[in-house]
Amino acid sequence: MVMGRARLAEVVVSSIGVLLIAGACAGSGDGLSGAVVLATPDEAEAILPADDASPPGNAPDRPGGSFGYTRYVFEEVGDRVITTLVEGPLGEQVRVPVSYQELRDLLASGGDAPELRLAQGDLKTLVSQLDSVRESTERYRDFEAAIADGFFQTTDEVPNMGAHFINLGRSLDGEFDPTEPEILLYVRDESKRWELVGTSFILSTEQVGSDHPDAFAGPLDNWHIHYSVCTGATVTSRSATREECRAQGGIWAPTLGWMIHAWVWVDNPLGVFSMWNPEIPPLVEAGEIRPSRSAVIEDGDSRTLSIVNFSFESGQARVGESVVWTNVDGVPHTVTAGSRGVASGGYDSGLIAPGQSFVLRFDQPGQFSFTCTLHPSMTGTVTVTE
Ligand SMILES: [Cu+2]
Repeated sequence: MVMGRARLAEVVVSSIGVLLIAGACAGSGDGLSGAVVLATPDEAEAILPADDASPPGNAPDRPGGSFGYTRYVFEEVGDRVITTLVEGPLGEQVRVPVSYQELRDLLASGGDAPELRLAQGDLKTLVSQLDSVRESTERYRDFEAAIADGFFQTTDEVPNMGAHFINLGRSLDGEFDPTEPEILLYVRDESKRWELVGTSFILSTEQVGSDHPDAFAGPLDNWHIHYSVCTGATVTSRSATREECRAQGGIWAPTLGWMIHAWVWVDNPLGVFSMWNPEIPPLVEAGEIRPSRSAVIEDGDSRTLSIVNFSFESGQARVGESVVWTNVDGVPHTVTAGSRGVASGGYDSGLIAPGQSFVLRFDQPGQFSFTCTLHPSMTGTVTVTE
């Protein structure tokens, strides 16, 4: 993960420079992260919400943003683009990819890491809170013990995240207690046994309010809120309109409250509070990696689109040009015709391993939407003109 670490250097987001999502900023190589750009002051003013928990006043007309890396994520839901995730406080956010083990090492060495904006006392408190999370969930490495204590499954296994098992009693108490995470994350091992990989906390906005929770010590815990959540007959939750959700027999909720992951079982190189953990399956099996179908562009021009931070760049091309997707993320992704993780038929890259590319030539004009079949929140478009 060394490459990934270097790329994810410190990103500090201030309240003035509210992040706008660059779904519409095709091919901008601003070097910041490829997926985000700073809004102009006017734009920031227009989208500035009333409080930490509220979506911005305006949504862009294209989906965009990447979970865990931008303050807002906008998705195409039905025929609209809506805010589906808000993350972090309106004030300064500190996002440094520091894992639980690295925090422990830092504390043990008495070292200083100014980029964490964490006073020594806060570092000590934070590590002790995380130790509590781990100690208190030790007994849930036995999956049956979790079920016996009232945890039940609410999502399928999410790639690089795991399956979520929630405890409603804890969720409804409205209290942050590091010894009582509301959610446990499990993945199935080779022998199909559930293995504890992480924990997650949830606090309802009704109980704790719209201000970002002041829970774990220090500024690293950027809590998020999902909006317009549909939990269907199959367990996986996703964002949907109320009508669409009902039509499919799901249960719709406007929000789920403040949430955050705490990766204390499988150490996360993207950070202890990161949404994604690249150490969680699916990991790339060498045999599963299909070589890019046309790694060499024989003739004509090409456009390059990066895949970074669990997010696609959208872009433009002329008829006859090729588009090259390069995966500069720490985990594999796919480029598949379709949207929201669902293939519509047509092109499909197969797994693109970190560092690999996929090339596709467009011979017809039109708007082509593509998605990652591993991460349904990832959708992008290529607009092809004559
Ligand atoms: Cu992906």
